[in-house]
Amino acid sequence: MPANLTPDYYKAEKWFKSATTTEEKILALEEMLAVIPKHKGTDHMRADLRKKLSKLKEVPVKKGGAKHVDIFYIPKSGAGLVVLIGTPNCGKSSIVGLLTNAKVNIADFPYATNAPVPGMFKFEDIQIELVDMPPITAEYSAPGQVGAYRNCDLIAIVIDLSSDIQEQLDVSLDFLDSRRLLINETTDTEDKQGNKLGKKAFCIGTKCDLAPDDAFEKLKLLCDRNFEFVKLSTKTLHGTEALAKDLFKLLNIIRVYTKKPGKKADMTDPFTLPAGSTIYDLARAIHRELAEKLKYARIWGTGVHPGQNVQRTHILCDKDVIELHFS
Ligand SMILES: Nc1nc2c(ncn2[C@@H]2O[C@H](COP(=O)(O)OP(=O)(O)OP(=O)(O)O)[C@@H](O)[C@H]2O)c(=O)[nH]1
Ligand SMILES: [Mg+2]
Repeated sequence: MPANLTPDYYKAEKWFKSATTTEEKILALEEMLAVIPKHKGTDHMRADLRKKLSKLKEVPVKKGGAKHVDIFYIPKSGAGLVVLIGTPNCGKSSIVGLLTNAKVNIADFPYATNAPVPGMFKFEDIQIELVDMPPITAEYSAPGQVGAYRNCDLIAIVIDLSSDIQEQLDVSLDFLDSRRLLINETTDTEDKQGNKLGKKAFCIGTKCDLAPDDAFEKLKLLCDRNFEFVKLSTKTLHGTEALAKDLFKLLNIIRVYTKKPGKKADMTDPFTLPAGSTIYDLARAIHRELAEKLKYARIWGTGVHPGQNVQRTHILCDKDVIELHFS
């Protein structure tokens, strides 16, 4: 009986073949099992997949021995980690080069970048980490590249507005969709700890100085996702400010400043917390044990009287100043 495999199955199989870590292979195999047509013709294949899956789940964590360095493991630093994705020559390195001091390789030929290059972007009083990446194509991505996206806070899809927009969208979205990298509140995949695996993404339409006037509108029409779009040129600097503001907005973080009673607040080095965080979350971010001793706080900022007393459940706003009081 023929197996009659579907495009979704082939996508998941491609993901499995490109996966380099055990965790990623497990996810891809689970996806293959979820989408494989269930009938007599696939009985053997399904048994085979389940066998592979249980073997992988048994693999012990290796200790000692030769160390494998994963260049796509990017440790988080700063207030948020944003990783770029795009096809060859679309302008990724130029964006990271413009916004950070990272030593990126910008070239007028494709495949100039072959390893991730992180840089720190200063936005007002915080630092946001931006990572330049090797390009992807319909056929190829670097082994392990998916790991950088798996570990980030936000994915920036870079589209060269002066080139074939549809083709670039297809390549990047296909890469992200087939690995379940984009957030989808209803069907999102979860890891062992129950964390959602999908990431928020947005789209940068770059090289607008070279592109036809309607290219940016075309990008918004062609892309059927609920993304934010930024129109950019790293040559004329059009859109740089909008991009900076979007990066901060999409990371969905707030800055809060602390002060000691009777002293002025330190307005140079804020704590950054996920939007929706409370006074208690702030106390925990400062010191886990101290948080339990928190009695109340005084607050200066949005929606409160200056110096108002608030409880630990009070939800913080961006730029609030907080004085914590302990028992
Ligand atoms: N006119 C113009 N040229 C740009 C712009 N952004 C990038 N370029 C040029 O486009 C070429 C490719 O830019 P890169 O930033 O190296 O592209 P990339 O996406 O990093 O390329 P790969 O590393 O191959 O993936 C370079 O010649 C850049 O100078 C832009 O906004 N306007
Ligand atoms: Mg590059």
